[in-house]
Amino acid sequence: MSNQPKKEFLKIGIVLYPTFGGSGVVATELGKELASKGHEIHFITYSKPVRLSELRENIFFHEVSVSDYPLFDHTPYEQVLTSKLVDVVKYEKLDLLHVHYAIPHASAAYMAQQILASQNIHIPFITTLHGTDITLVGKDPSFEPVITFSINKSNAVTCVSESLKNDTYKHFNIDNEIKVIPNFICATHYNLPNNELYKMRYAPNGEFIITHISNFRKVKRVKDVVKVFRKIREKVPCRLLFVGDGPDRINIERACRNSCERQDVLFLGHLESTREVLNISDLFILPSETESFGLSALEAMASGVPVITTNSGGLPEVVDDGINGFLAEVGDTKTMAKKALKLLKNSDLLEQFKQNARKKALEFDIHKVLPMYEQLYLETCCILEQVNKK
Ligand code: GMT
Repeated sequence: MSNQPKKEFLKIGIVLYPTFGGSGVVATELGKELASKGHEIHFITYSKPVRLSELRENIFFHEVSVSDYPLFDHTPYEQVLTSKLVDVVKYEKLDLLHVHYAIPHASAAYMAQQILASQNIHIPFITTLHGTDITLVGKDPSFEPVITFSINKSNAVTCVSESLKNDTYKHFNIDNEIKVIPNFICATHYNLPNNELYKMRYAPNGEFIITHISNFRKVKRVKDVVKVFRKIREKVPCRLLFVGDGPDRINIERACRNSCERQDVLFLGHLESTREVLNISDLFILPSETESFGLSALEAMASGVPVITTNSGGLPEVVDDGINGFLAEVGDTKTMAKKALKLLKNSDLLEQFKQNARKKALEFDIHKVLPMYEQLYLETCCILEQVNKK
């Protein structure tokens, strides 16, 4: 028996992290868009994805419940996920699994595939690499053999930038082809009307609004955001909005509270939707050590916000230095502030950069990127069907 499709619309299982991280956002938005085109989407993860506010037509959510058993110090999530995949593929007659983030989703999908094959059910799985699964966590020797194996066993592999593709080939012994399918935004979603009232709430005296959105992990170098902001604030009136939460927030928030600029720095925490804040922002600062792509930078650009970021990882594939933002060396907060001031002190230039940012974001519009995934899905299902016929 085979679940292989003979039809235009596919039944796709999407495995993801349901949190605010970029990989979960991309996976959820991809699933929502595929569902609106008629595909049947089954999200499989341990809690409802944050960007999945309501269950629309063609969208299903399967919760992987991780219950504690006294014997385990650590609940074996990968096994529970594997069993759930087997169950959903069989019961829902899925055509394809698409797993986002290699650890542990790719190895769970491989295991599920093998279990199903032993029952004469053949299903391909596609792995999408997102960044830290390769550049940070994946390189750790405690994960490396499993990552290498499961990437090589995937029926297709994608990653979100050329930079991440090169990093993957460099750090792992990969003999599978890796296809670059960039992250995306829905451009119309970010086309909001001006909202002066909302802007007044954060910048009552017409200050510039500078924004940073992240998970406040070490790799984001959030301290650099504050350093850049201080330098800018010496020259022009501005306010800094922090969106998101994570391990480094507490110390940075404390430091800001004890400094003279405290009234100009606001911590908004996690927001389900960031476009309203981006819509009132003048600049976005993302001084990361590395980013495989930098989805938050793209979301800022889609809102017409120029980005000050680093010349690292996939960021130069998103931000064009001197056109829709500026790139500086990691840690070079002086240059970042200088470039930011160049924009904030010249309203014509700022306006030009804002327009350029929106224009650049259109290159990553969902309507351009979705067909790449659909094409890959069909090819992958077809290839597996041919292999099984032999
Ligand atoms: O940035 C994070 O720490 C979260 C992480 C994730 O896996 O959710 O983001 C990674 O994937 C995003 C979506 O593809 C990319 O836009 C981010 O650049 C990437 N983060 C890093 O490479 C540090």
